[in-house]
Amino acid sequence: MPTTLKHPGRMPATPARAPLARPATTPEGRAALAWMHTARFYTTAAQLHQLPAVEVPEIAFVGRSNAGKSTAINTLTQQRQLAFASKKPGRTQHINLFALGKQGATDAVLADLPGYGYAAVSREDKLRWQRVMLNYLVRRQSLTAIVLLCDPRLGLTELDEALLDALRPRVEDGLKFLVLLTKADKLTRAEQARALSITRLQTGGGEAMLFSALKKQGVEEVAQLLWQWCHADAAAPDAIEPAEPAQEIP
Ligand SMILES: Nc1nc2c(ncn2[C@@H]2O[C@H](COP(=O)(O)OP(=O)(O)O)[C@@H](O)[C@H]2O)c(=O)[nH]1
Ligand SMILES: [Mg+2]
Repeated sequence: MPTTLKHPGRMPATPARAPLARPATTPEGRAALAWMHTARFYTTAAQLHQLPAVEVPEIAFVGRSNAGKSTAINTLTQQRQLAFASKKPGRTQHINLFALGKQGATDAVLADLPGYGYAAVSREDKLRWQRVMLNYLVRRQSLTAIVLLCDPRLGLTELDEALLDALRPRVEDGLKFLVLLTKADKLTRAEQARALSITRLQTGGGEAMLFSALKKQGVEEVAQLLWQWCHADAAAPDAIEPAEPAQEIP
């Protein structure tokens, strides 16, 4: 059963240009990537109540083990080892927070949540992590947006849909939401287009993008979307400083 996820109000528009093409680099894209590159480790915790409260927007990255989450975080932040890209899925069992923004001026936080669905983990561990994650997703005050990473060759699985269900009240309440279809380089262009439209159907027309860490596909668009989400009231990142000094009236 496809899960429909209603989006309230205005969702950030998906770029009108062909989604499969690698975008031209724009000043806004470059500025958003520079912002992502400021990411540094902030803190880690095994449970929600051990996390510090933060006053800035927080974007959580979630997804099944092996979906490509660590690789996507490393690619988006242009840092090799920020999120540990484990060859042994299911090993990272903590909520890891990364601060974004110039040093001393954190203006957003990325949260890397433990991957779920890893078969070799015991049932007790699975249940424990489901509780930690649901607790976080339902209660975390600063949570502003979710990026759900999904390997399009698997599609949205039962676990992803359970997560979407749990999130629905918060999405209806304004939580921003993106499904990132990872490892796009493993699909043909036709398969990419198909995966994208199926996912959009499943998420009720919500935001979905293709991503490849290998080909750097979607990197700039995702960085820009995250920047916009965290700076809803601000101008584009390259337009923060006035381009021209104020005119003096003679
Ligand atoms: N071809 C390809 N492989 C990828 C890509 N992203 C991740 N992978 C591979 O997928 C596997 C799981 O990635 P990882 O980031 O550790 O997944 P996580 O468990 O969700 O954090 C690794 O072997 C990665 O090298 C991608 O964009 N393209
Ligand atoms: Mg990982």
